[in-house]
Amino acid sequence: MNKKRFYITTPIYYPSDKLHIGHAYTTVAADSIARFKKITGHDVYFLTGSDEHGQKIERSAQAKGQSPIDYVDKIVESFKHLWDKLDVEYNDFIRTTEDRHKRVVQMVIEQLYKQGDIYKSSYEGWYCTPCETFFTEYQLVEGKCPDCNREVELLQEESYFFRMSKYADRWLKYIEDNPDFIQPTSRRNEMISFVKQGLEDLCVSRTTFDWGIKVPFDPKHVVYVWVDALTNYISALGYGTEDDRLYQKYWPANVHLVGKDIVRFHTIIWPIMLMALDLPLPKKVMGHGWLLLDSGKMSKSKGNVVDPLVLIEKYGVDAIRYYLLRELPLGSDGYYSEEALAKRINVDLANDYGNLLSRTTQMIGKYQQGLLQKPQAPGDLDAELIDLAAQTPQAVEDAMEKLEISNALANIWKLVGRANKYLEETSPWVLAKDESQADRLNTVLYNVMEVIRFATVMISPFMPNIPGKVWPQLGIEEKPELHTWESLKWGQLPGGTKVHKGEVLFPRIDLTKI
Ligand code: ME8
Repeated sequence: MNKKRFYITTPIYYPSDKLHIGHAYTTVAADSIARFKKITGHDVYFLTGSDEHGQKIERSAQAKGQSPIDYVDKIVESFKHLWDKLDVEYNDFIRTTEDRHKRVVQMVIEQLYKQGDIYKSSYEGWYCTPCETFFTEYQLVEGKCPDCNREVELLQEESYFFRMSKYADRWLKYIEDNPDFIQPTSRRNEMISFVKQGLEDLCVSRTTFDWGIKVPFDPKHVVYVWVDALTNYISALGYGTEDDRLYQKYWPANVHLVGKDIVRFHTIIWPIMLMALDLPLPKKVMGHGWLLLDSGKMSKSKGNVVDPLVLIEKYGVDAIRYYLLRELPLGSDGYYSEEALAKRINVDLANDYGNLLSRTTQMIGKYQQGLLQKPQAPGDLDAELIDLAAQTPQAVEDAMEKLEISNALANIWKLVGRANKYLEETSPWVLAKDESQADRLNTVLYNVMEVIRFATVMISPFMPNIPGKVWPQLGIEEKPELHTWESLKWGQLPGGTKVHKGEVLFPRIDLTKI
């Protein structure tokens, strides 16, 4: 079978510090989309990585008395550790310090230079001497250095520039012809007005620091960060090398998932680089919203960074993933709070889903000696539940097609909620007291178990550990054919499976202890 291909990427994060819950948000969202595409029959490639060059990293290493590579090596290990803990299943992790990446960046910059899209000029900017960094006028805070708040001076530096301006009209036309390229639409409009104000050429090299990829035709220059970083999306696929099978297979990417802070680089610089190289453009750049704290933006200096490892330890990885994906619609900003997290755990996970499973398995244990019975012909109440179950997989697919992860989860929970209501309406605990209602009891308990199977298959991309805990309770751990997306056709759960009430999936959190 020739599966549809799907290539998704996260930003490659700076190894300047430990990652926080904001980075976890992007990567967990990308992982869930990748897993969702896999379970719905796509051939998926999921890339993440680290963006290791630049002055800031060079300086952080110096401050610790380490070489830059020793310094980043350790932080990159901590990235990979975090992704393991978050059950992030990437296909590849690209580091910009790897030779396979450097070679491609040099090839790209060389080609752009040869075809006249890169030229030498001088860069003028506001220079902060203690920080050894140039800033644009726009980056300054009240005319001072945005990092250390000291005086800056206007200086010039010899640099290479990428002729972005030449491509502005082609870019605008592309954006008009491809209205879905930049998501959400609000970001698209921002980018269009930004380019319409006049696109300047981009400074792509620096001479004030060393920790970077050398410009091949002028090695006193290093490639400035964005050209280096963005190229990761094709260097990881072996673009331009002897073995470019992955590139041939997966490029162009289906989705670059990024935070709104870097939408501009991904939707203007990157497409123009690709146009200049005559390569296809990614299908979509999704700029998600910001995870905020009451105390403002998360930053180490403010000491308000939320460490995902601590949360995983406390609440478990599935609950954290669920909270991040459910609470924040992908395009919008949202506030992080531990209280909201605990509420999601108590209401959605413990009450709605966990309790549905535990009360139903308990009743099957009590009334039917733990053996699931086949249902009888459905009545009206049953039909309503069954119809909703039958529609939900498609509703989830539709939401995921639009990258509306929160909405996809809401659809699954609508079904879970309907099943809880169905239990109240049909009251199996009353039916169990009346022997003449035995068929009806079988039908009701079967229907709820089938809904649980549906919901559990559908949540697997978002909470990958839950199905493994639920299948034994339903007695179908040895039936992988009932764990697939294709199996979401009503009535697949066989009669006679041995059901048992298992461990509590999501223990309730005592809100007073937060
Ligand atoms: O920008 N809420 O790396 P970076 C949501 N190396 N997402 C957040 C967030 C928050 N509070 N804080 C960070 C870089 N993020 C470059 C990328 S790509 C070719 C190069 C996430 O380490 C969000 O995805 O600063 C944001 O875009 C990214 O982390 C920035 O990571």
